Amino acid sequence: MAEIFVVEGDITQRPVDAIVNAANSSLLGGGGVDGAIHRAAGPELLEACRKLHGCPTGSAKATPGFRLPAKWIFHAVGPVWHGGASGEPELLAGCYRVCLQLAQEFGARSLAFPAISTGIYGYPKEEAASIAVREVLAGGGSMERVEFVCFDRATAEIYRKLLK
Ligand code: AR6
Repeated sequence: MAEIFVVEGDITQRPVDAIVNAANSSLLGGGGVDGAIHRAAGPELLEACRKLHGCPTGSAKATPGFRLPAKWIFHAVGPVWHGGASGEPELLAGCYRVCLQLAQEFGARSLAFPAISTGIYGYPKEEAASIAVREVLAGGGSMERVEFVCFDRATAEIYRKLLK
């Protein structure tokens, strides 16, 4: 089973094999962590993303990491929160599952996740974190290291409580 870490800070700087992006279905960039990843990885990333022709909500697609320390970026498309009865939990779980599958496919042994959907997309932070933790505990068996990278202390505390 993977060692699981809660890290406070900027995911673009994590020295792991792969980082996960919280993208939108166009995969053509945006704000939040997506904007930060595109800025840090460089313009080659947008060119690579164009060739992917988008991605459905609840899934993810891979590109190289370009100028990032990470070798790969898995661009996951989380659901927009509409109150929770529109399939949001299953779609969010799908993001984590597909990223763990991509990690296996690409031979990534260390993987860093942001709190997908909990910013601009409005997913309640506690509920999103419990799905993230559940899916990594269930599907992270072949990983060496999984990080939950939190931009703020309050989010990190939520993960720490869940992992106790
Ligand atoms: N490192 C780690 N976490 C970060 C960083 C960073 N550099 N920057 C923000 N976060 P969000 P979403 C946290 O809004 O809700 C974009 O426009 C942030 O505090 O980035 O999935 C996309 O193109 C929050 O906890 O993603 C989509 O259109 C978490 O990352 C849309 O936003 C996710 O917040 C996706 O919205």
